[in-house]
Amino acid sequence: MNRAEIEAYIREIQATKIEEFKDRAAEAELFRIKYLGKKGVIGSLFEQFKSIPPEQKKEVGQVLNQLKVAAQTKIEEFKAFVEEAELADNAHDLTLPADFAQPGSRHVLSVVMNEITDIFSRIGFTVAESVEIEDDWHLFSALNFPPDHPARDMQDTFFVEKQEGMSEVALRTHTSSVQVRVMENNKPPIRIIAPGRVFRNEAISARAHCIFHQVEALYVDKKVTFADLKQTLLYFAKEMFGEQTQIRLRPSYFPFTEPSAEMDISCNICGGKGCNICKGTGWLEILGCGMVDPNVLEACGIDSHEYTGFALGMGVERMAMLKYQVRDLRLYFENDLRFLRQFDTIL
Ligand code: 2NM
Repeated sequence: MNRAEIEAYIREIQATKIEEFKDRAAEAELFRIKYLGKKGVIGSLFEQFKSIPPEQKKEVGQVLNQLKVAAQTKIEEFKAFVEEAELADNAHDLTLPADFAQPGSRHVLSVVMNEITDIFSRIGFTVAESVEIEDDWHLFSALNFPPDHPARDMQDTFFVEKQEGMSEVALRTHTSSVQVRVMENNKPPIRIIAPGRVFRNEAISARAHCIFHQVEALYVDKKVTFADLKQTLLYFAKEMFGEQTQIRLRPSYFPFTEPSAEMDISCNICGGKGCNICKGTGWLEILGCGMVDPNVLEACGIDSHEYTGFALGMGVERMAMLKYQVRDLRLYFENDLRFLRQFDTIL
């Protein structure tokens, strides 16, 4: 044995690429046996070392030790490499069961709003939308509200801080402002629905909220009559609550319609016999309606001698309460998954 022979082994070990071990454990074991095993290269070199001349011992001994360290280092390197590779493999363990993503679902208010929109679209109504911050004209004046009407009061309406040189603006209290804009900018026939968010300055409780949703419908043309309104209401009630549903109209008052009425439907819980949902009456109040006041048509630039119209408006929260027995308005806005998930199959 000599120094050159040992140095050749060291180069061989250092050239070994552990990343290229195909069958990792087996090839690493062959490597270990070859160099460090009982009858391995290093063992036999140490055996031969015993019988070399004493004057060579120092020089040969040094490289022999370097060879041993090189082999051990390679084995350590291999262990670390395998550990890292196993960690990476486990990050993609294809035998693990799939982690199903929880799909979201439409909010019950969106579902009900879409349902109402669909029912009216089947008889020729199209959707109109507009701004949520409105001026006094579109919210009140064009809609025939008298100057001292309580809706114009700070108590009922959220006013936006008055800006220099701008007319007074507020969060819309109904979507009728959308209808005013459509009437101002279009010639009859007009057949639209206005779904959207509205705002009122109310204390929040189970029965009132400062934000809620409305759908209003408007039909303006020559010879539109109260009979057209009644038949549209009956069609809507049956589509929304079922073929067996009956309606009744009670006289009412709104600034923007004359005559005005409120519509009840036969209670869909007890079928009209009387229960705690309809408070024993057999009827549920669901919307307001009427013939558009001629003052409103004129304010929007429509000749009230040539054209007439009907309008109706309903609260989406109330419709959803009646259809799905929701008992507290606050549930709609809390985003509690235990509430939301009860509706994740309805559409
Ligand atoms: C309602 C009840 C009755 C209504 C009136 C109008 C407009 F712009 F044509 F004058 N839009 N919506 C109306 C009528 C709304 O909600 C309870």
